[in-house]
Amino acid sequence: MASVTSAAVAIPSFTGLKAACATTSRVSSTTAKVAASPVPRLAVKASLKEVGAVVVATAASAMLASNAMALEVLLGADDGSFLFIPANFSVASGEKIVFKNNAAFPHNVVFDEDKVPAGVDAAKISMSEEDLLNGPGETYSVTLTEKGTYTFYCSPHVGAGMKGEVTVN
Ligand SMILES: [Cu+2]
Repeated sequence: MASVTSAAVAIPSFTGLKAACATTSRVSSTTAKVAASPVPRLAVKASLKEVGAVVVATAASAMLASNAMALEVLLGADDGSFLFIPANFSVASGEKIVFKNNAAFPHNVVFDEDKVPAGVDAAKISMSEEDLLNGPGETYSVTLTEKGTYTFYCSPHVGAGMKGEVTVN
């Protein structure tokens, strides 16, 4: 406010403007409101546009990320259900899969040694049964290259049905 006033004072016609305002203070305050309102609105619009641009940029980088091959799988549903989200999905060979703690943790990711393509060592792509992701947002990443279907589960919650299946194409 102070800086605006001093800037206004620097304008020679300021005194005249002030006088004009003083004579019709009611009208001028209305005018001021009307005049002022488009500016903030434009500002809001501009900032929304910027936000939009940011969102677009984020989406673009997400797309870049997926182009760079990464798929995120949430561990635990928002409502606390013991689920992988998505539970059934496909990835390209070499695409990174990032399992991320979402809710109802601790979780882990263990591939079923009997339900992976022939020649794949399930232990190499799994967390250990005792290893757990305890904190929010913790991740476990794995990249599968052998084509075929893999079944995985969360060892603490497998009894509650926390299982998933990924097909590598
Ligand atoms: Cu779990």
